[in-house]
Amino acid sequence: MERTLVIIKPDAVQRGLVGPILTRFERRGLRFAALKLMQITPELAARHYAVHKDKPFYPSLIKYITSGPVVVAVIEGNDAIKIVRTMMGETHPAQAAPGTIRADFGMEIGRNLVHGSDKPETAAFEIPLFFSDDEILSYQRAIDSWIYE
Ligand code: DAT
Ligand code: MG
Repeated sequence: MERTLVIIKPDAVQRGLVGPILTRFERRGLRFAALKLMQITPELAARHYAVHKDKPFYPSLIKYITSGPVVVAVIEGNDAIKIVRTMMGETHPAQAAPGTIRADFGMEIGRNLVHGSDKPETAAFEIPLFFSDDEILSYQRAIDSWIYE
């Protein structure tokens, strides 16, 4: 069972897309291990996006992710990191495949609705930025045996 950090970004919250986006992950068979509404501070944004700090788009990225409330989640499942990234689509919505979140709801790279950890080491770094251990729950659902053989 693998865990990944998902952020429903400020544009998605403002556009009323929290439910539709979370529903996609739920319907797929993924399980929420943690979930909350929060506002990302500039300090937290800088830690989360530290790998991008020298990129030209960094200032606008920080402005965007701190511009309003976000919904953050720890989502788990077998191969959850890759499955969530595939469901999100390419970084630029114009390059994202139809049926992905970014293609179905987005137009621009600077308003691409959702974040998902890109590899296990990234997930291990990102999850503790947003959640303490006691906020992340381990449990089974009755349907899990109908999702995994
Ligand atoms: P992803 O969010 O698909 O993991 P990333 O980690 O390369 O993409 O970049 C983080 C965010 O930064 C991305 O969601 C949107 C923004 N971004 C990336 N490349 C950009 C670019 N060339 N111009 C503007 N914003 C960009
Ligand atoms: Mg990334």
